[in-house]
Amino acid sequence: TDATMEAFRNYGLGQFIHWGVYSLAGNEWEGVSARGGAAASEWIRSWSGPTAPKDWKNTYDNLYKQFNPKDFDAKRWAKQAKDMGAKYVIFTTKHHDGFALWPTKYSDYNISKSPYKKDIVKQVVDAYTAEGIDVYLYFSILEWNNPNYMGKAPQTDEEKRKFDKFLHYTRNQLLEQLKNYPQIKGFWFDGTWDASWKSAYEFTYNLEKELREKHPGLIIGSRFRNDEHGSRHFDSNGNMLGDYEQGWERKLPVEFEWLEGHDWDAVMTIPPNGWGYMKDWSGIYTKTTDDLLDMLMRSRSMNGNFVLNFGPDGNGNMHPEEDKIAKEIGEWVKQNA
Ligand code: FUL
Repeated sequence: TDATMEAFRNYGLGQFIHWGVYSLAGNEWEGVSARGGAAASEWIRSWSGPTAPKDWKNTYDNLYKQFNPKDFDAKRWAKQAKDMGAKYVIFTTKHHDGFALWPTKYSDYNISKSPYKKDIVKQVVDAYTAEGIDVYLYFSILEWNNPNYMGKAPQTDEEKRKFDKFLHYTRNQLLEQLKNYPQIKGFWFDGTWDASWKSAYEFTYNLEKELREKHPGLIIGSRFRNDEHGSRHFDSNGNMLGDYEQGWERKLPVEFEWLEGHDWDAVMTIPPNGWGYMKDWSGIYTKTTDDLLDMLMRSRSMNGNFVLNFGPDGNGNMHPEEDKIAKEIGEWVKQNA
């Protein structure tokens, strides 16, 4: 609806949080850095090459048995976001590894099977909502270790059967999230770039409609549908919103023509190569508070929102540099907004 998009346009600053079992690794394992061997810290399961530990994927798939974040306090995160001036948060409920941070009925690979057990998504939704911060759920469509997800358009009957199962599973999980967390304002989808999702255009179209009917005003990010425009298609009439991901660049570029007339947000990392926790920030250019404020202002000048990413560690603590930057941005926002 117009009212929801109006609220979206007024956010200005948002917070992204990448948190999951990859946060236990921090882009390294047993003293060996994954830099250069994995695409990004939250992609560490795909670590390959000479530095990758032996039997790594198997180690990774068992990491959840150690997920027990002793310092996790969603209220503390929400307070920090509020003090920074964030008006909305996007939280990773499930990244590409498939691990669900809520006790989903549709897969065993979820938080209730970890030593921590409790529903993390619920705590995040409740704490941020209590601070008056709108909540969006990040949801990865692709799942690296799901046998029904092949990463390509299904060809044989067997493949079609499997993929159909996967689509139903996706639908079930999304309806489950809507039911469990009715306060949410929208979904931020990811991982829809390959041909399997392109082949499921009709399914996504219908599911999007269904989600909106169940939850009027729901905002759905542009990465859900993978139609002829690719996963970056968006249309502000239908509460779609464009995203602009530029985590690997130091500055937002100026080629913005394609964002004209659309609602969009730019999501941004502080270190150059990772959204999940990275223990070691030495020897890489990490954006300064000034860089980030510059991006925030440029996004605002082009009618977009700016969303700053945080990657808490496996215990639930932000990186000390993130704490510092959040404080500095908050001080600036207080004086200038
Ligand atoms: C990308 C993902 O592959 C990254 O890991 C991260 O979540 C970013 C926001 O979106 O597509």
